[in-house]
Amino acid sequence: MHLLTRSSLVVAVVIAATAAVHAHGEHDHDMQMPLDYVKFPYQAVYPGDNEVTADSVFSGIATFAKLPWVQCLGKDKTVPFDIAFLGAPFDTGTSYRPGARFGPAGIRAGSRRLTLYGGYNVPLTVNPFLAGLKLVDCGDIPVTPYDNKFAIKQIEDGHKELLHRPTFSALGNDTITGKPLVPISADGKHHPRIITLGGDHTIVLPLLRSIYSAYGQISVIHFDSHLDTWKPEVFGGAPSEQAAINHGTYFYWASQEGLIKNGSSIHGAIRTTLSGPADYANDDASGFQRIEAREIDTIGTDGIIKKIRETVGDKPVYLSIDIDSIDPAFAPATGTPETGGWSTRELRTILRGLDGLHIVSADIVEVAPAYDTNAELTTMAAADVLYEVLSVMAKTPLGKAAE
Ligand SMILES: [Mn+2]
Repeated sequence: MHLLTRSSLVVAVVIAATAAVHAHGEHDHDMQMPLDYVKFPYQAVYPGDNEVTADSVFSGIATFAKLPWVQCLGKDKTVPFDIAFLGAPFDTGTSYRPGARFGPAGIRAGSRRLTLYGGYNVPLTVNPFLAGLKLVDCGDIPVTPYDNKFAIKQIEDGHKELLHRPTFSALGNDTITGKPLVPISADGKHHPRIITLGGDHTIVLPLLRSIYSAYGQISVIHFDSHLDTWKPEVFGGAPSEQAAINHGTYFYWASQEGLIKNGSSIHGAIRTTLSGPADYANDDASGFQRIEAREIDTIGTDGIIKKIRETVGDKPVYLSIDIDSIDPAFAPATGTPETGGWSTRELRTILRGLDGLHIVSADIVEVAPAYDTNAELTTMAAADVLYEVLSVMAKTPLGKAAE
């Protein structure tokens, strides 16, 4: 035991010395790897390799689930991956409480315990971290807080650049026929998946523009207490062209631009007050079905899952989760809280019910950590919700059997 400890220390000293020489020799701060104590796949490094407690969950620098940090939009432009977590720290489209620009950092902090025991998902019978996919944290898209129009373009460009990067893993073969799977995208290519950490909900407009570039019109599953399809004159009053694009209107614009598949998209957890019944007529025209939050009392999580699956079918689908779909008792740290929502458990159950759907990418938005409890309830809920999404993604490749 003593010998082992001593040799580990010697190795560590040598590594540290080597790193120091490199840093001085190259004068290139971009070459530094601050998180190189994290390996892929998740693996404890030192000391006490292969013990789950070796790389303490409360130590180190936060990435989502302690995944390796890859500077996907910086020096690591050629590094392939299968699923990337990507921050979009934008919150200048909010109507009530600001602060979602700190969402990506908060969610990463809330996620640090996800792999403490290895990360195996019992109900879904999968460990998404050990499913053969390369998972990375790409850090944040650089987003200006001074100019919404420019920021929205930055988010679209950053997301699009990653979405069109080659994947690390091949799509694989159909388990029944043994033939290679065919990509489900509109451009015929196999794309990696991106899970975006918001940011306020406005970011979904540029994200859907990016998704369109690979998948064309897309079905959307949207969990939220609000519709977010409001016309700019109804939500915000549209005093300027830029004010017309905000976290209550982005789906209206996405629909106007033809980014959303009409009829196979659906909201869940809706419970907002309205300007009047016309808001629902406008929502219908934007292409969405609706599940009210209160329906959980009558049809339960099974009934809600059934409605979603019947609406989406086997089409490629984009998943957008507003943390305010969860009741503020469980997730208080959000921009526009609404009581009467689902519990964290209920939303997680519903997300697991999407097992088998082709979720091409996803986001979680409106996490504003400044309003959280000291127990980090909201950022933990956000991270755990994404763990279910990640597990569903890991089980279902974005391919279909050849005809
Ligand atoms: Mn929303």
